[in-house]
Amino acid sequence: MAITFTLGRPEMTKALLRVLRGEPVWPPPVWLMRQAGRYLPEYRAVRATVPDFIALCTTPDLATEVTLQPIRRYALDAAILFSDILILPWALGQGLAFKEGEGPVLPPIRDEAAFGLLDPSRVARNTAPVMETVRQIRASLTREGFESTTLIGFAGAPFTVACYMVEGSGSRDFAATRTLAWQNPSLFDRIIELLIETTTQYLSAQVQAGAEVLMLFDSWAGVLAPSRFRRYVIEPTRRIVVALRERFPDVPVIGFPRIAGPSVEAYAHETGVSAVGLDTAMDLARVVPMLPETVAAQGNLDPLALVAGGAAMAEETQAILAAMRGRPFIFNLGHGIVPQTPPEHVAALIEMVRAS
Ligand code: 1CP
Repeated sequence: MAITFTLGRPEMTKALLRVLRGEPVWPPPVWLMRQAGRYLPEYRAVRATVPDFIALCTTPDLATEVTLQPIRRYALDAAILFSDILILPWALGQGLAFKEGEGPVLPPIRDEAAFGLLDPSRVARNTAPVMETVRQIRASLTREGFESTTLIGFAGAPFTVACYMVEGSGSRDFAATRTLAWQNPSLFDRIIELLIETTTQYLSAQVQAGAEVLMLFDSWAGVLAPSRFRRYVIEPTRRIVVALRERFPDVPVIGFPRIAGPSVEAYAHETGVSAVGLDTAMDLARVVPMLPETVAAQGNLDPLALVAGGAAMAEETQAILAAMRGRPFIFNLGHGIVPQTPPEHVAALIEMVRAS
């Protein structure tokens, strides 16, 4: 049964915004992490026109185009700015390259000298193309008639961005980063502090350009010991949320502390986020009762069940919907969509959620 409310302001009719203000909208709004990307032939066609991934993120016409591609196919409830969490270290002046098939490569920051090369005064200028993209996406959503699609801006959360800055690449366990945090906490604190400030500035600029919701991706939050989780995940997130709320009291923040396990309870209670993203491994029946009633949940279909499609995907999707019915909930994956996903499985999934 659909629950409907009459609300005065037109933007409040957007399902995603209503859920983020605590309403149990049903059927729930739906979008997919990494919804723009390599599983779409139209994305691969645009990607082939630029020399590298950073050029795609910093060319507003192209970044706008790829942001809109999944919206045109599936009329999702949210469009997410096409960019990357590593655009911030790049904007700070740390070198960044995306090697084909290898992922990101950066010169690692493991001492004061390397840290000293970062320059926060460059962030506004270097990220100006991202803000232009945000403006263009908002204008295009209106022009193309996607009145109920909400625009999400985002950044990496400080700990996850620090992981790539210190490690210099992706990693299974970010051992060099975690070792530095134990051995040289004053340097690691300075890195986190710089990221709290610049992330707040970068997200504020996205709101001023037209982002309606913000998301903080903390993809590697789960590699930390509990005491470090509090210091490097909860506390930095809380400070960013407080600073944003002072400036933009109506802009909700979704936090995604991936693989955090039972620490998600403290995260949801203490950071001030409006919604918490739940990863694939989270048992909704156990986790959801731990969350404050005012905090919405987002998640958590296994991206590989979406690759499989058919009965496996349908059963899993129905189980998630049954567990979340009646609560403020945003249907999503438990992590990003993978390149081998058949686009027609995505269409079937969206249809199933909307029929619930
Ligand atoms: O075209 C290509 O080959 C580049 C692949 C790609 C894409 C499409 C990368 C490189 N980043 C992105 C876009 C992206 N990344 C978006 C916007 C698109 C959308 O959601 O529709 C977002 C929100 C991200 C966020 C991101 N980047 C995260 C957090 C979420 C997560 O998946 O955990 C992380 C950890 C990154 C780093 C990154 N960027 C790209 C890659 C391959 C990686 C992972 C590197 C690793 O293995 O650790």
